[in-house]
Amino acid sequence: MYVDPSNYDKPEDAIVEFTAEIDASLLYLEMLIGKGEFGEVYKGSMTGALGKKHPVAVKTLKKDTTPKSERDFLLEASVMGQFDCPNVLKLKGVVTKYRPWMIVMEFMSNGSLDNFLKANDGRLSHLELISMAKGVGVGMKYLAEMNFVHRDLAARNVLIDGNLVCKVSDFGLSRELEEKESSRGEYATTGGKIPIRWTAPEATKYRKFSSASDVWSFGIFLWEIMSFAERPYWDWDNFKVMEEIDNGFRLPAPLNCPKGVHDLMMKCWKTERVERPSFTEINKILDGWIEKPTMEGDIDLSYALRSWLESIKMAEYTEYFVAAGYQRPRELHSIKEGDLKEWGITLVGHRNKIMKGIKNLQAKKNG
Ligand code: 7X1
Repeated sequence: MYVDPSNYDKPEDAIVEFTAEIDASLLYLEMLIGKGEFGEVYKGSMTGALGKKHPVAVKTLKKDTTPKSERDFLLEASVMGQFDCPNVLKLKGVVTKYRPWMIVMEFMSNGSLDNFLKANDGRLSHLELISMAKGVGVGMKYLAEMNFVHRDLAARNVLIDGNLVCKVSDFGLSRELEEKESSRGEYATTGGKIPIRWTAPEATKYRKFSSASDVWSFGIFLWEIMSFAERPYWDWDNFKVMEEIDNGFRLPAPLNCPKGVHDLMMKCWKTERVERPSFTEINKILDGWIEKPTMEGDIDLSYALRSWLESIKMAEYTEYFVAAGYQRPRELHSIKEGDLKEWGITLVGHRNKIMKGIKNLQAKKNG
């Protein structure tokens, strides 16, 4: 079970209990990658026991800061130090014996998921998108089982590594509603800072935060993934969002989003929180799509392949590729003209067009 470190008389005691002090001489700060009101985030490296250097992210706290932000810094590290899950950002340790204080985390080379999605708009397959969502589902199930309510699940608070593994991060709001740093004005300030468009109605209205309200946020997060980080509810202001939700409006399926995935979002957005699925149930559904992608037409992983075939006016052959075990354009490089003939593509002109398309794909990939 997660222990709320703010219940400790002194945050220093929680730090000793939940984190490891790191010898600052093992750390090397290489590059500034983020800046906030109270400090900075660097890409760095940490020398391990065998002398090997490991990439790390290091958050520093400004020297001339307030006792309140010092306390928050220690509490954030004490929260993160309690988690041990492959889909929750991992704390390596802290530096609190010397100034500036530092929080040292595993390094996530692709940064925040919202920026990554925007930079890769249309370039990720449904399988990749659903696998990312599944990772976050696993992280959220772990947090719910630890009795920890996140309160701010959103693509901006998920980090992604070089293998496209997504990890839940940013435990600021869950701990202290008053101090959340604002990004793009997401946090309404009446009675605490709440990210209205990601938050369940019972939490925005009555502050009833729970794992079920985290499930609502997961639904919005899934919508962000499938829309490549479009802004939920577009340019509506927070009042309109709340009013429309109360009137029963729900976000429509993003462009090209399979119906089954939108159905899952809709389950997460049930007004009655007891009717929403648990993270265990959500993960089972996501797993079903990952393991048996073509089952019951729930989710069509060959979407990217069809789009590519459409682009070369050969969409009628999508099923030939799927039947031969191909689902994504990037898998096509080893195909020979003879294979196409064998699958039953009888027109030589069409075979040539497809082979030319595959060659162009390869050329694009090689830069
Ligand atoms: C701001 O970018 C990154 C932040 C990372 C991060 N942040 C983080 C902490 O670092 C130390 O203590 C922390 C506590 C909370 C959080 Cl959220 N943690 C881990 N890895 C991070 C990686 C970040 O960016 C990597 C580079 C992204 N890159 C992508 C391509 C375009 C340029 C930026």
